[in-house]
Formats: sequence, structure tokens, C-alpha cells
Amino acid sequence: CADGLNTAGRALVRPPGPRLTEAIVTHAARRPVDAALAGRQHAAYVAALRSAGWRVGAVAPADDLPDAVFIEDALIVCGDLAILGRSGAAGRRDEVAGAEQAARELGLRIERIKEPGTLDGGDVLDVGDTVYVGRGARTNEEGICQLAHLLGGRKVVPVDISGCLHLKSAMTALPDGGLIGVPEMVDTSVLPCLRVVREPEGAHVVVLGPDHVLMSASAPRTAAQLAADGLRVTSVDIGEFEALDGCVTCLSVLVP
Ligand code: CIR
Repeated sequence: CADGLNTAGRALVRPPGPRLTEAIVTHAARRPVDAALAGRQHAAYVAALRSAGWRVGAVAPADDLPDAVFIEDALIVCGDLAILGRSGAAGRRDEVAGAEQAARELGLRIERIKEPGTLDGGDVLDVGDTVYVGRGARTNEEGICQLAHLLGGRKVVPVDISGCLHLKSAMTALPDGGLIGVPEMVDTSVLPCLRVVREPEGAHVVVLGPDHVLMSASAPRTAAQLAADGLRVTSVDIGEFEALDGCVTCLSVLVP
């Protein structure tokens, strides 16, 4: 990496399908979603990844599956291992087929979470030598145990979550590995420390490079704080996806 530009990594995305407006809403205030605007916002998100040096590949469409755009939940990549999730939302389980195909095309080893385990990629936060895994509606204890087994010697820390969909709805990590998020939504007793944000969308950071993060335009104060700390911050408007409980992390899978 040079100048904060990632020159080798790949990013997998899946453009929104025709049934996007039927996606699951659990926590956001339900409102109509503008599909055309969502398409433009997704294109701008992809452009931001490309500008940061990521080679973007599209996962095969899954037009019958409204939530398929949230590709992070179906596929977890750790090194050369791709783990296909098994969502706690049964209607999302068929999303893994296209994700598996994309992972194979990248030459990754494939493993999968099996019944009765459930696990969404949005609950998996890989930071340094630790993998934090949210325990909540989408990811159960069995899913966490299976993940820990698949990850071999990695340190896996379950984190109870409340009032949010996924762990990464509540907390993510900065390029230096520091955690950032909303303490009321996670069991902070198992975390080393958590930098507190007061904008909920400020909890969502995608690390684009050693000093570069992608954030939602819905968190301008957090973005300003991180910029004041010396980070380069790219902000994108993903409002139509936030209306469907999405965030910046869930729209891509980064394969460094
Ligand atoms: C769902 O409820 O599953 C989708 N509407 C939103 C998924 C967002 N995924 C994520 O943050 N990892």
C-alpha cells in the first residue's frame, strides 16, 4: 500500500436487485425506499472503493432475494478462507450461492456454517489477532462455535448485542485496530476499549487503506473527528440502504 491507496485488494459487491424495496426492516423507521436513488447510491459507493484502489467485482445477481445487495452477510473472508454464512433470517439463506461462486473464482477455500448454526457476516469483526462475533438475532452460539473451529487458532470473542441488527451495526474498527461504536448496544465488558460515537452511523467504518476510511454521509460529526485525528475520510450517501437497516460495511466484502 502506498499513500493510503490499496493497490492489490479486491472488493466484492452485488448491485441492488429489482426487489430491494421488499428488504427486511427490523430496526430502522420503515419508509418507502427509492429504488432508482438506491441504484445511484450503490454506484457511488462502488466508485469510492475503486478510487481507493480496490478492484471491484460483482457477485452474480440474485434477483429474487431482496436483501442480496447486503453481500457482507453471506460471505466472510479470512485470509484464503471463505466462510459461507447461514443467516438467522431464513429468507436470506439462498444468498450464499452467488457468494460461493464468487469466492471460488477468487481461488479461496470454501467452508460453510451448518445447521443448527446461524451466522451473518455483519456480526464478524476481524481486528488484528482477534475476531469479535456478535451474538444476537442473526448469529447464535452454535454459529460462533463453528466459526471458531473453522478459524483454527484465532482468538474469537463473542459479544452480546442489543438494539441493533449486527455487531457491525454497533461497532467497527479504525485502521489502527481501535474499536469505535455505540457502547449501549454491545457488551463492553468483553472489549479492550471502545471509542464512543454519538451518531449511530458513525459506528460504521470500512478501512480502505492504512489511513483511509469510508463512512456514511449520515455521520458528519464523527467524520470530522476522525479527519481531525489525521485520517482520510471518504463519505458516501447510502440513505436508501440505511432505511433497510444497512450500513457502509454490509455493501461489500473486502479481500485484501
Ligand atoms: C437485513 O435485515 O438483513 C437487511 N435488510 C440489512 C442487512 C444489513 N447487513 C449488515 O449490516 N451487515
